[in-house]
Amino acid sequence: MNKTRIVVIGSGAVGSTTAFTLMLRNRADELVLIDANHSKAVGDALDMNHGIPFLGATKLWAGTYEDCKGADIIIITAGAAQREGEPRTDLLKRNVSIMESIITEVLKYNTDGILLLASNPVDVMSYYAWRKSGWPVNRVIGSGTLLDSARFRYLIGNHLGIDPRSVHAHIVGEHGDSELPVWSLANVAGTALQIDESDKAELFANTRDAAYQIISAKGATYYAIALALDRICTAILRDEGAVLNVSTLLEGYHGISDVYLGVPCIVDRNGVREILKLDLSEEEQALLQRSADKLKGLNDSITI
Ligand code: 6V0
Repeated sequence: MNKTRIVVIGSGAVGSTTAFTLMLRNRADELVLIDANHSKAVGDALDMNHGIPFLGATKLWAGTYEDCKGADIIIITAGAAQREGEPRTDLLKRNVSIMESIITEVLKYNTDGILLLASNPVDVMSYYAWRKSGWPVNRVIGSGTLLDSARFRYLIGNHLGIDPRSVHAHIVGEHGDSELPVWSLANVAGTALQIDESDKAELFANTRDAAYQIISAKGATYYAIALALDRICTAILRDEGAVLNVSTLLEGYHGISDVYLGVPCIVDRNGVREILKLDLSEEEQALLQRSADKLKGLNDSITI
């Protein structure tokens, strides 16, 4: 039987927490950690492996790009992270050159896996990785607004005293400052949310600015993104057809084309199977267009 393998490139705060989450959940037979700072990956692998007696039989090691051979999913979390108060888009230049070297290395050993990106600005990085790799668009996925939507559902659930898993609400657009809440479709069991406008504004602001709050408090965010990445891996490996707000290439989505943005997508063994077109209000469409314009400007500023 073929073994499932997930490679995590970048064993920093996000990458190591993601690997640990995947290990706890027995998500793959083999997990590989790759980092430019190999010693960090070696240390993380040792530390996690010492937990194997308490868990399943995942094989985990600090590897090289050669280990991308045969990998089902290659998660990229490498690169510079936001500093306090810094927008994600300021990371662009530093992370494009890192991404270029990573994609070049991965392609030497793997041409049929799925690339799953978390490095920021994630929508621009994913578009770049798609163009640079030449892989079919369904197999190059950004974590998009999956984390933002989870934050949104958590905050709404808390506000209403309802389990966040029963709250259906989407954040779409950029994973970043121009993202937007789709209030027009947010619901609990099909019933409209009873939340007044000022509370709505506060709930969304706390969603959008969550990373700034966390980074200001402790320097980095990594637990919830690790669970979001695990969720995407699960949808892929179990061929679930789960609806997840990941970043993908839009073509004719409310008039928007040739840009990666976070929208609800059906995710299965082949990656993004289908994009779901939300019935957005006119105001939401205009905000999504604004988010797309911002990202297109950033895409145009980098050479592929
Ligand atoms: P970190 O803790 O600094 O880790 C980054 C790691 O990347 C370090 O271990 C580096 O050694 C490694 N690295 C740098 N260059 C390379 C390279 N060329 N090849 C291999 N490894 C390399 O950062 P952290 O883990 O906190 O964040 C990583 C990225 O994830 C940043 O871009 C964040 O902005 C982004 N995040 C994205 C989120 C999302 O929702 N998509 C959420 C949180 C963070």
